[in-house]
Amino acid sequence: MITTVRFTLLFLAFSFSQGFQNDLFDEVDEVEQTERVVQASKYGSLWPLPQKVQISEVSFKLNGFSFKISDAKESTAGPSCSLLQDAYRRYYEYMFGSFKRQEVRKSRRAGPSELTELQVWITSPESDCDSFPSVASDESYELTVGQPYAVLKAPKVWGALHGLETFSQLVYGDENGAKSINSTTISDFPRFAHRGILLDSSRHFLPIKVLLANLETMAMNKFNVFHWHIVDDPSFPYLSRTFPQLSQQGAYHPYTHVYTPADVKMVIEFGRLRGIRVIPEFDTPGHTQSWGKGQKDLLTPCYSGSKPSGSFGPVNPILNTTYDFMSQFFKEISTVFPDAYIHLGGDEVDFSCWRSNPDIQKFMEQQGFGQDFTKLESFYIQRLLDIVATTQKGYMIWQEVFDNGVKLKADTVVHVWIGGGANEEMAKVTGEGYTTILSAPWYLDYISYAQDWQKYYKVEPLNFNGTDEQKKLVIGGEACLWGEYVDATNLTPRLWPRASAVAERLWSAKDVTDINDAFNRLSVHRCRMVERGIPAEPLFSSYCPREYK
Ligand code: CP6
Repeated sequence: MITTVRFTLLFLAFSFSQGFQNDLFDEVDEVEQTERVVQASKYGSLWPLPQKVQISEVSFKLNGFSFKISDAKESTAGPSCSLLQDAYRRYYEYMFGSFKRQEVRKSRRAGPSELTELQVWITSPESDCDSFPSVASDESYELTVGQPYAVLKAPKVWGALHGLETFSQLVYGDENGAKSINSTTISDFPRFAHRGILLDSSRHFLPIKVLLANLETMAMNKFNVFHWHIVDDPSFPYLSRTFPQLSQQGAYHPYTHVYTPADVKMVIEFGRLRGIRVIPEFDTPGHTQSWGKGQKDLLTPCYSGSKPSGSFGPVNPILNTTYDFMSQFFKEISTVFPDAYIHLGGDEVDFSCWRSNPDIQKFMEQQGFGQDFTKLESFYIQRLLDIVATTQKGYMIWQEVFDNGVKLKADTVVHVWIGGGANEEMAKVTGEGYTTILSAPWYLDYISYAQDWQKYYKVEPLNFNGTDEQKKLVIGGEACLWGEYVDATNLTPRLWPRASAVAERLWSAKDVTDINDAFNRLSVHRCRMVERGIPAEPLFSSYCPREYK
């Protein structure tokens, strides 16, 4: 039974205070406060919903003593592929707990309706086992659950990882813990190639443990990009080998609140093993207060009248030393982070300090910029982009850089984040032939007394005026969790399962929009995350069979 109760007074006023996001919710009149009971979906608890699913009534028993995940004989990735072997172990434990099957009752015979094996078959000559995932990675897979064994077929390991997650989501247990799975056929691939989560480790330091738990949860939701907004105004936790004083002076604490090269390596490898790219963001010329602590003369001195005020503004764009520094710094970054892309920021540059500085004013005059500081900003960004291009990396930038008319490489990804007019911005960016990703409707640091997952869910990224060619340039989106009010104590429940709504929007077919079915599946998916040790918050009044301990 479903009863809908609309709280039209105070609570809606809260959820509408996020007016900046509204243009992407044209069809959403309000966020429902729906009182419902979780019901069974015909798709069980699959999340995000695969492209094609057929689940039959026929069921098989699964037994942790006899069940195994193995490499198909024909597979191009075998026992030497530790990415897959690690994944088998992980998913076995998710399904059966952590006891070791080899140690107990090896020869127990399988009953007639028991499923004892999942064979994983990588079909492409290059399995990608030892590669890093990219925007072009094939993530598709096909899963058949039936006798004599289940088969998971994927061209690359990336699809196999997603297929293992899907297989584990098909397994269900009764009150006694006995596990079953139904005969099922699934054919699956993502709607969008770039499905990201932005975490901000500058406003608050996020311990490695928290970052890894997030990557783990991302994999459960088929996200594939960790956008690491690693430094910003408040602190600089990235330990640079070339410029160690940046974190020595700029981190909240020089030893405990830093990411060492070993930490960074660990995050990248943990992500790779789950098919997740790690894209670091080093945001300049704004949002750089913490850089100034360890790097003399990098930031612009602000003036009060004719004298320096003692405070500093954005990166100083008129000094050659600035560009020497950036060349060395990004040379390091390009070797530390293996992904083909680096996010270079470029958002929210405050011009007041530049305006106050007489040297900057003089430079503006020489260059013929008049009083147009966006020209100065573009002058800086243009030189930075040219520097980064020499490291063979592609770059992502926030939308202001595009808005200011900076000349961009053809493969630049423009990141749309400003709420008002995001649809028009998507139309403009793609109209000029650039690829783009969407974040404007997905600022998950904003919270409200409502089921706000629903409004993230109802977003349609291609809901702008444009040709089919333009729509193809939308490669995906990112859910952002800015860090002002988030640290290790509250990150996970604030992000999950609300980010799961974004995950389904970016993975599943466009017509997967049934909010009731989503509620039913997501409720169980959330309990599954809880069972796997992730403190994901509830959607609404409910309980889980196995509560968080
Ligand atoms: N930090 C950085 C932020 C934000 C941005 N960049 C931000 C701006 C507005 C809102 C939320 C976050 N905190 N570096 C903008 C991309 Cl509403």
